Amino acid sequence: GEILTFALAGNQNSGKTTLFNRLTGSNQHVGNFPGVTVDRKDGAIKGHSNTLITDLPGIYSMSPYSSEEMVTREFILREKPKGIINIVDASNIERNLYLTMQLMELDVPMVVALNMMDEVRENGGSIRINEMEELLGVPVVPISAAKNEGIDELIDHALHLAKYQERPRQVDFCSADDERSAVHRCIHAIMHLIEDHAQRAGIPLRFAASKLAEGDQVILEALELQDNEKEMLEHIILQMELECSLDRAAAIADMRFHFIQEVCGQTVVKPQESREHAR
Ligand code: GDP
Ligand code: MG
Ligand code: K
Repeated sequence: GEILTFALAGNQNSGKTTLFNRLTGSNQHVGNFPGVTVDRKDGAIKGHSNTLITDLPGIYSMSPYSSEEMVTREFILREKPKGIINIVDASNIERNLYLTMQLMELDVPMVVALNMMDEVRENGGSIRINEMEELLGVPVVPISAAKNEGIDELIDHALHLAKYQERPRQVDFCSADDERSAVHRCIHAIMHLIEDHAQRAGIPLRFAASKLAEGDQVILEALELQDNEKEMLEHIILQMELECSLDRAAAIADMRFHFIQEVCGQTVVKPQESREHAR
């Protein structure tokens, strides 16, 4: 039957290699991504010979600043895996969720593997998993790759969402009614402007729009906009910069961190809080 392909994506030191080894056992193949000296490791999930998971390089963002980031982006946009397993270091969650938000914009079925939960526990903290799933709009599975905890549940979720193509429930992280509404207007205006181009280029619309808003030249080239459309795009982005008093990259980063702080504020129980609660 059909092969269920997965991308394993996450920040450096999130436990990606440890998880990849847990998922595939000794069933691995090492190669290279075309044109770059970045290792490519593939393997079937053990017990599921109809799967193929690729360990992507560790990155912090989906911007074209490094060959690792480009490799990850090209892999997901071109090879179109059936699912993404996004590993997140729960002990460093705010920083790690920055990549999560960009991965969600790709509109590929995705599960968050919340790793290092043993460390979080040992430090006396906890995370409200159901609330986090609700706010992010993707399944979240707490795991410890090092201690082999939660791996079977993660595999069940990954297989399910790839089989039924369950995509992230939401990708609209900017709000129309707070001080970041200028970012919201900008991204939505760009989506409207580039809709046909994004479809022709095979780039998910929301991903393309927020990348353009950040000033991503590679995506701009790929969309093949007309000169008048490029002028309109620049006008839309300049308007946002003016209203936010931030440059384009900073305005989009600010929007993402604002959303992450909202999510973490409602779901991450810090060690001190849980001790106070226990008293
Ligand atoms: P990568 O850079 O994302 O491939 O991360 P690695 O798999 O190399 O792991 C980075 C470090 O974190 C290593 O020292 C691992 O042993 C450790 N590590 C990975 N998973 C866990 C985990 O679930 N809990 C703890 N405490 N450490 C982990
Ligand atoms: Mg690694
Ligand atoms: K850590």
